[in-house]
Amino acid sequence: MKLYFAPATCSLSPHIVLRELGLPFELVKVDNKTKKTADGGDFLAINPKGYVAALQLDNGAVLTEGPAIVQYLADLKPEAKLAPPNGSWERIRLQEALNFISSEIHAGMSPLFNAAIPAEVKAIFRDKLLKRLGQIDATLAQQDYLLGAQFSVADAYLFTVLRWAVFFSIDLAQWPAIAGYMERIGSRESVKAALAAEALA
Ligand SMILES: N[C@@H](CCC(=O)N[C@@H](CS)C(=O)NCC(=O)O)C(=O)O
Repeated sequence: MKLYFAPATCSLSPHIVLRELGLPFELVKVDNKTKKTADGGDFLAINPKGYVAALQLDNGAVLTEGPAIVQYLADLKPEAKLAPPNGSWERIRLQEALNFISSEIHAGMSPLFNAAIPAEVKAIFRDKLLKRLGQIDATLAQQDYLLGAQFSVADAYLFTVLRWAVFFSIDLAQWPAIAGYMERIGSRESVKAALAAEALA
């Protein structure tokens, strides 16, 4: 498998999951500006949507969209329990969490990265984001991980997007449960290895 990634972006989430699972994979760096891969290839030929993450399987098929990629990966090794079994109520809860991260946090942060959006409009998105972070903090005050007592692919994704808060001068220390969570996830071997590999790439 090949994971097309750009350092510190949302592709970190499937990258962490690949390392949690101990699956063999190749990292291919993408320049998000030029849409060229590090080996000189045309990333748009891999993912016409032009964004990471993209996972290319050994049969050539390409899977995109972070929430789909991490579930596909988790199901390759169900014994690792990074996702509850398909068809279970707990799996629906995972999908609920992944959709929340995707639409409320990941997409909620996107306007804040956009230089063309005026500051007063950004403030509206920022307020909404702060509200969502408060809700996450309330959940994490009750349990160590997003789904409960066990680390799941949702935590790989949430950790990845929460790391961006620093770009908007949002200090996660104001939410003690989130701050503890970031330390907990950040100390996992898979996460340290993924961050180190992306920094070196
Ligand atoms: N809906 C996609 C969004 C992916 C996405 O936003 N990728 C960003 C990095 S976090 C990217 O590569 N942006 C470059 C671009 O859109 O040109 C997903 O959840 O996987």
